[in-house]
Amino acid sequence: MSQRIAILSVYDKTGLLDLAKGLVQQNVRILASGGTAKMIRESGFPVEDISAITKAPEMLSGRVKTLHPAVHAGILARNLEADEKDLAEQNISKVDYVICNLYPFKDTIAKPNVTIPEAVEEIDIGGVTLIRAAAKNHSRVTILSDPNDYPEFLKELEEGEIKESSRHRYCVKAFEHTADYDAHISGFFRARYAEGQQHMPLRYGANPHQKPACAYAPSANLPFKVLGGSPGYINLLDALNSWALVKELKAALGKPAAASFKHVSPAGAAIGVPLSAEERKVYFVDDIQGIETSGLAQAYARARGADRMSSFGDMIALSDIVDVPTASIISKEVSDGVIAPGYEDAALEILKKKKGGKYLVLQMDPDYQPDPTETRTVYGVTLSQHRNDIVLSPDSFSRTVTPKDFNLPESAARDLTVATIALKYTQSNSVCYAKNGQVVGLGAGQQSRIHCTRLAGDKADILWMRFHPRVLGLKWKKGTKRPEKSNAIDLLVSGELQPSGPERDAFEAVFEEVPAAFSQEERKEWLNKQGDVAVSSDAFFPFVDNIYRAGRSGAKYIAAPGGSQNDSAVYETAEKLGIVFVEQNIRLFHH
Ligand code: 93A
Repeated sequence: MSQRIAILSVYDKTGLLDLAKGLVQQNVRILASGGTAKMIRESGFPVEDISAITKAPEMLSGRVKTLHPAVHAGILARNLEADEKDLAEQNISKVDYVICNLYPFKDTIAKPNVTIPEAVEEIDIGGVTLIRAAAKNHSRVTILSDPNDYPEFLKELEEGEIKESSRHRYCVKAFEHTADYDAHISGFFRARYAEGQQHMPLRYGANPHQKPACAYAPSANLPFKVLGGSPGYINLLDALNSWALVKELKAALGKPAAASFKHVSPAGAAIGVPLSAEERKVYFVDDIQGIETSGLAQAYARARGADRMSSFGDMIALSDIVDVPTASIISKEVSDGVIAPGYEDAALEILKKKKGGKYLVLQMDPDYQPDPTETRTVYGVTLSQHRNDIVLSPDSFSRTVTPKDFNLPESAARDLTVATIALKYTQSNSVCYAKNGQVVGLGAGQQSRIHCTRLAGDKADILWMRFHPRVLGLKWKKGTKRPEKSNAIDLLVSGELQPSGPERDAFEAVFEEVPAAFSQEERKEWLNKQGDVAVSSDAFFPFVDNIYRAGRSGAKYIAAPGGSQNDSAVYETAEKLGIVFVEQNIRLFHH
């Protein structure tokens, strides 16, 4: 057997001498690049320069050290007759072991004020080629890219040959090493050369101390443009989720759609359905000109108006080009930003005036299709999944359980579609109540399903209470701001109003005429008038308590996946309460 050959070329010289010693003891011929060879030679071990086989000197101040057919053919050759013949013709010997780690590109670019030429010089070409060639040919060649692996390698070498399982492990490590290396290089240049297109620095992450932060699209331009303001990390989480929601709502129901997001869940979502005079009052849009003819404005009025407390400071998504009536509603509300496929000039003008010119305005590419694979890292571990690209439409609600084969009215199928698409973009667990083409109550992010059902039901109740004649007739003190009105109404209708004390005093101070608190009976009587509510759940109902609770907030239609041991009890309870139960068999957890 001819003498085995190792090529050594390491930037990090940790463990190098022990490795050289072990290789020499096993009679392996060592070939090494400049600095690596020097260190080995100075320690007295036999070593040859790479030029011994390339017959070419290192060139271009080290930019070309190991890049040569004598090196790479020696690494890449298989145990095939044709390969052996090629090698023999060129007088090239097979290489058995490659030990290489790369220039410290990552450390260099982490230094403050690093220049592009400094970074460029740290881009390792020859080393990456050595590693990839050896890793490609791992069925014959061993690639060591991590000094921590030297001791085990030497042990196996002493015992005979490097095990196949070890070569596999080293191969994975090698490709991870070069992939990570290249990711840092492309990331560096993306930030320098593609800012605004593929890369966007963010002020900070989820919290101000989480710096740096950025958004980037590795293989294409970002699908949105910033027309005003500068997005934060949570803004983008909200914007991208809410955009997907309104795009799907519009596709499913053929009407303009809007969503009002906070903390990566919808506070409201709706399609454009004309508003009654009462709805316009309750949603604070009775002074909006042109709302009668703008489906988009109607959709946003409903999305923003349903839960005014949760929508305070929202991120808005709109399915259509933003018109003046829609922008006029936004201009009056406290909001963080908006994403839409486009803006009429006059509408953009209105929005750009918001927040002293800092209002976030994003323009989304309506044709953008996300990659089907979603990846994220949590605590250093990468999680990957197929995107939840299931398509929901009114047809998803055709299978009724109680009564069997019941024909849902169009409005019920519409409302179940709204509720269910909203759930698809709501942090789980989640339950959503909908009516008139809009979310009326949404319970998000609760670990227990009944808590979702209660939370959503309580929100639906609060919204319904806001239609009580006493609330419609409230007489405000002049100058009372919209958020103050929302807070006072919420206190009044939620049953949280205290009989006396400073909070009560502050409550009373905003009214021209102080309204009476609601008695238990009054609340009950009014809430009993709710009806035709559609309820959807992102997973099965484990217990019948959910059905009773939904029923108390006017549920007439409930859709949920099956799969619980209690399914039949759930269906029976629905039947008993006169609720139509629809089996919608797609679980929709979202995190
Ligand atoms: O500039 S390079 O990309 N050109 C090369 O041909 C080359 N071959 C190996 N850098 C190259 N290397 C790298 O040199 C190795 O990846 C290793 O990090 C480093 C070892 O250099 P030295 O042996 O001179 O200390």
